[in-house]
Amino acid sequence: MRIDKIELRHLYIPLIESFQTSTETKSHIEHILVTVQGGGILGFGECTCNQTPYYIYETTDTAWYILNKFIIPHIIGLEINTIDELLNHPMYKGVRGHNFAKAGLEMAVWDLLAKHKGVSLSQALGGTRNHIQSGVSIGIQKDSITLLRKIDGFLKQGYKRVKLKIKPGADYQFLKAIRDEYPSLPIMADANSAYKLSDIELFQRMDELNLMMFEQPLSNDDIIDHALLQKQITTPICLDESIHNAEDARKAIQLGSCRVINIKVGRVGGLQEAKKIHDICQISEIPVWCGGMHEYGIGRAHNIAISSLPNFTLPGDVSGSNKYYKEDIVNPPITIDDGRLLVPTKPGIGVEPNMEIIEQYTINHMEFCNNL
Ligand code: OSB
Ligand code: MG
Repeated sequence: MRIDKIELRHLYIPLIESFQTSTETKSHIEHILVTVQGGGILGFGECTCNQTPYYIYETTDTAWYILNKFIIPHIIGLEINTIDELLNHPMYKGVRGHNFAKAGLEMAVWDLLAKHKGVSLSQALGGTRNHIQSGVSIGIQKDSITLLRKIDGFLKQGYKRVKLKIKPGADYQFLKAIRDEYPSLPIMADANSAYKLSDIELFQRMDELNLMMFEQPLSNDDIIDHALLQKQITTPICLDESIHNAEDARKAIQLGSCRVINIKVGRVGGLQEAKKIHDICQISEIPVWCGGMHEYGIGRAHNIAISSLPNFTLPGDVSGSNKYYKEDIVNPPITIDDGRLLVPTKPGIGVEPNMEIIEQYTINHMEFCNNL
């Protein structure tokens, strides 16, 4: 199928409430919606990096630049019938890093190819589940009372697993407050690289709280100190920022740097690489779960599809649309039912973009057409 048209839209959508991590506070999300047209069909993807370089070096603007200048001009007009034809194209493969930029385009091509074949994206990826387990990620709160009230609200909506963002000075006491209130709730803590190996005593103290895992406690580029920390604590370590591809996963597992991996489609450069990491982890008996970047409905539909693979055995950070936005950009909005999200069975991602809403939130727009 020939790629006839590629469209980029830079969107700006306010979050229902601002979200604080150890590195920043966000009150809106700017992602790029990627539309790829071929054979009269539209495929949709989302560049899910943030507008700021505080989680990872990429930003919305760098993704826009890389796609515009170095990738799309070489892909437009191309004949693509399998995802490998995109991935092996020298001008795609040759771009080092910029995983979130590439993933946005790659997701759109997966959606297009699945729709062309008439299969759901989950089916195209080898998914085996018809629903996935959904958790919530909660930002740093001003006090425990506010935090417990928030958690109570999410549990009433049906979520069965809670992840709390932590940073030095806002860690043990908040986690202890949750554990005291909910003795058997699955709880995890995400530090976004806020700690050092010298904080080991704090982690040993937090071991007592019986948490599911600590996510990315140490440096964003580290797998060595994480291995040293893991040897001295009982709570499993989960890596997020440190894992960019399947080779990183293999090395981290080999070193004992983690017992769980958070797979984010954008961070690892797309669905194909996400699948590879999934497979390596499965063979190594390392469970995985799908991380989130406050995606709009398009990105979350891709997350749901990848989460339907068999080794996604832990609840992920993919929540219902109403956790994030007043109105989502897709129809139907993604809704939670008894802590679970349904895996769509319609061809492709299984949700439709709502162009009227998308138009309202678009702050930059670009189209590339095949002139041949
Ligand atoms: O570290 O998992 C993270 C959001 C932006 C950047 C990094 C992270 C997050 C989240 C949000 O935790 C998860 C979600 O999308 O609900
Ligand atoms: Mg994380």
